[in-house]
Amino acid sequence: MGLAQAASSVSVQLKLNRHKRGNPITADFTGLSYESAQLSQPDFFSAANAELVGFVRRLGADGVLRIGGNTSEYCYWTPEGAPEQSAATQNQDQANVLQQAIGPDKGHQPPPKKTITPKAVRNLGTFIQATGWKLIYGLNMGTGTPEAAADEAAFVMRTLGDRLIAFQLCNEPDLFSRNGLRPSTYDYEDFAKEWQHFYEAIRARVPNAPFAGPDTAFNNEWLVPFAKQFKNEVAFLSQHYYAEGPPTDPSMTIERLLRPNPRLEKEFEGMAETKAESHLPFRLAETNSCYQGGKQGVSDTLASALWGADLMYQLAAAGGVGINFHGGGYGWYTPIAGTVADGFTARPIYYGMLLFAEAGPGNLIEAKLEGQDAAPLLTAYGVVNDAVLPHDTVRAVVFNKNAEVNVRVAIDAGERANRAQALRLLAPRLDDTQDVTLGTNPVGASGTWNAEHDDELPLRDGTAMLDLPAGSAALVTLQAG
Ligand code: BDP
Repeated sequence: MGLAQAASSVSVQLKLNRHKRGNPITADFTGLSYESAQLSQPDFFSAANAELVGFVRRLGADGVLRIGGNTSEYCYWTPEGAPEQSAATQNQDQANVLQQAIGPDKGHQPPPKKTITPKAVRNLGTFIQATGWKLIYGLNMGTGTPEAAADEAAFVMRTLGDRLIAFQLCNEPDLFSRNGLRPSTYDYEDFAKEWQHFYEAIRARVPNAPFAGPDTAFNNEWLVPFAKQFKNEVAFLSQHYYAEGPPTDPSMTIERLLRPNPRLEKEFEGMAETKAESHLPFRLAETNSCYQGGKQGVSDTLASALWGADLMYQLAAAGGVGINFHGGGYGWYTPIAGTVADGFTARPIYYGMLLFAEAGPGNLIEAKLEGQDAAPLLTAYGVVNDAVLPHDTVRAVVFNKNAEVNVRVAIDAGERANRAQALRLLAPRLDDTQDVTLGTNPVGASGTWNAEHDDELPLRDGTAMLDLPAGSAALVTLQAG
């Protein structure tokens, strides 16, 4: 496959211009997404799960946790004092051992039914408090009732307060006609009626409940009309994006993952249309490399880290306000793997998110690559942050997604740099699953990580020279003056 050794080397120029500002990168841009079924284990999202709190906090002092996914349509709110649970859900509760990992739903069949209790929501509140993050909470419109959704929403709202930034009423309604939740004739109009009905029931009960939607899988023909129809009802718009799938298809590879993707172009087109229509923010509320739970050898490799972090910047550059990488359990694409009983570890894609966290929020600036014809999969972004960084400091984030081309990047920050340091994201091979490091260090227990080894880059006439091996990325901090 040639993922290990690079055959050639090319020189390119990167010109940053801090006077040409692009979109902001807000502090809560980063995010994670989990299945609602995870709430059937109340000890998972809890401040008492200090290990997971640590991993999440390391990704940002601010961020957004989104709970939803396919299983949100099979989770049932069970308030205290509710009528006797059915035998099926009782069994589920007995089997609710902490060892049981709840990964991303693979979508092959309807997932098992789960219950969500007040304890789970209270614990979730403590988790959100401990991480400092915010919450998007998915309700069950697929097989639930407006009354139950209103009851659940009231409790969530009371418990989470303004940490709750949105309820989502359902997950990927544009697939309801295919996954058995609705008849094959189910269309946008049908969905809009249901959405409105649930929305009204919840608002009648919780007048200040915030909403987002439509949380569609990919269909701009639903996203855009939704933006038009419900722009006054939602705080932001959301859609999902999976770069490839299904995993059984042999053409779903690392090479394909790292190439420009027409599906993403379409997503961005939809996002632009909704913005023109509604002026509302857009969040990629669920994403990852390969649907149906991910693909071994692709979703769990260094390549997924390069893909994920690059996607974060592409999205910010295109005008998105945030992203949520889906995961959980030991799913192939999960950023954080593990269970309460067995502990947690960082997977490769986590390192991509960590690189993004280290680059920090702020503002994108113009970043022009020149002479990259022989290294087509090289991307670069510039970031400034006047509030946090010294005024003469500029950051460049450069991804060499070419599998076989080493690149020497001459980074011109617009003014002479007199110091440049690189923090590198790499592994021995693009398909490596175990030895990914950032700044030569792995992420340890509870997300502990230190960049001890910032690499000093040579300067030539105030230009920083970054040698970026094939299949790696770097965050470069340049200081002038
Ligand atoms: C999304 C679903 C999520 C799945 C994921 C997948 O919302 O629940 O886990 O696909 O297929 O469409 O990996």
